[in-house]
Amino acid sequence: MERFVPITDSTLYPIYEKVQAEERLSFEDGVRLYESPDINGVGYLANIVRERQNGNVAYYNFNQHIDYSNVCILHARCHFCAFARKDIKTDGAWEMSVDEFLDKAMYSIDHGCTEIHSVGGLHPKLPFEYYLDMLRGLKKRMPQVHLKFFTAVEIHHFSRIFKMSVEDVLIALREAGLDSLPGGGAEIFAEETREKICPGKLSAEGWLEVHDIAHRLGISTNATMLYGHLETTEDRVDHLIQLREQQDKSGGFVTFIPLAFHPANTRMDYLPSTSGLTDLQNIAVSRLLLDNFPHIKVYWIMTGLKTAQIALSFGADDIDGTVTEEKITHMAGADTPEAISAEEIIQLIEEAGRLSVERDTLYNEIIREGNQWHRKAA
Ligand code: V47
Repeated sequence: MERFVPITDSTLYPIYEKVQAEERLSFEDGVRLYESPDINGVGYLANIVRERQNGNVAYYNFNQHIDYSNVCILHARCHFCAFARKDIKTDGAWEMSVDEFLDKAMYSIDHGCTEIHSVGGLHPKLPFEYYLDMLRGLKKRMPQVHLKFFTAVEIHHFSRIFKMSVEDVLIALREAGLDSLPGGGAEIFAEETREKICPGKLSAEGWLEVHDIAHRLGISTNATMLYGHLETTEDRVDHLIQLREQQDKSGGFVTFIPLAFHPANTRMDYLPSTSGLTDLQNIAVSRLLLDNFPHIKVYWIMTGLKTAQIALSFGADDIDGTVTEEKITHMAGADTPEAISAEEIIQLIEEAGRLSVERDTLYNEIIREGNQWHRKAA
């Protein structure tokens, strides 16, 4: 008996053939996928690739986000941002001391956290030693915890204000304990739209170059795309294809994370929030176009837990983690919790019919007993 193929939009058939043959999809295929009214058909295609690459497993991790400061020289330029403040005197601004930062991180680490994810605004005054001391302090206390710190935009900022090459910045940070870079700051690469939403911010080429240099130094990184603002379908496809080309060249991206724009308290608050269907579409199309990315993450903080659960059958194989303290999205009106327990994540994954696996940042499996953990031997 021939297997039933749940695709109602016949324009997707040629893409189905390519997916079956494991052929690379084109720019036009990307546009067609985004424009298809058949979200179930698009999700079905993405799920073929997702299960081919990651089987029935859905990953999560035990992590904490700590944003060390929200003072940012670009506070007036990133129109999508509700997080940044002009200076420390401005209402809602903060700047942690290294000790405050370490205390916060150590609390989570003592409770079994395997990753600290830390980013901040582009601070005009903090010295390079501040950033090195955060890393050194944590590495010294807990060498096995993975430190995923600083977006490409922060790395470029350090290179500018400390008058060092990007390569030297990365080498110094790595010596202090940096393990990988998060994927923030990519926003949307298309120049015209980038200029409208964040004029003057590090360009697409600049963002890609920092990741290129990191990969060549053997530092793994992640990638994001901010969607749901002024971008066109073509902008999204262009963004994904630029990431795919970079991955062909330097190969160090681990995970792609589509980020749903949250408009509250931003200068683009006239825009509506993204719908569940748009969120699923971005997960699915990214899984299909990014054939050289090992993982696609649904960031439940931005999509909500219910959409995240469904996304595990629309291309995502990772649901991020416990997070513990999220600021960037919640300051922009997110109504998700700021943290959830590992038990809740496991339940969510298993209810979706997937096998939950706790991972570290680089997708090594974690064996855990309460707060004690180790990486499973390969
Ligand atoms: O760089 C800012 C985006 C990013 C808003 O690497 C906003 O594993 C939505 O990059 N609405 C930070 N998004 C978050 C991020 C991230 C998150 C989870 C995992 C990883 C990873 C990376 O959030 C920023 C910016 O692109 N952002 N403001 C907003 N109003």
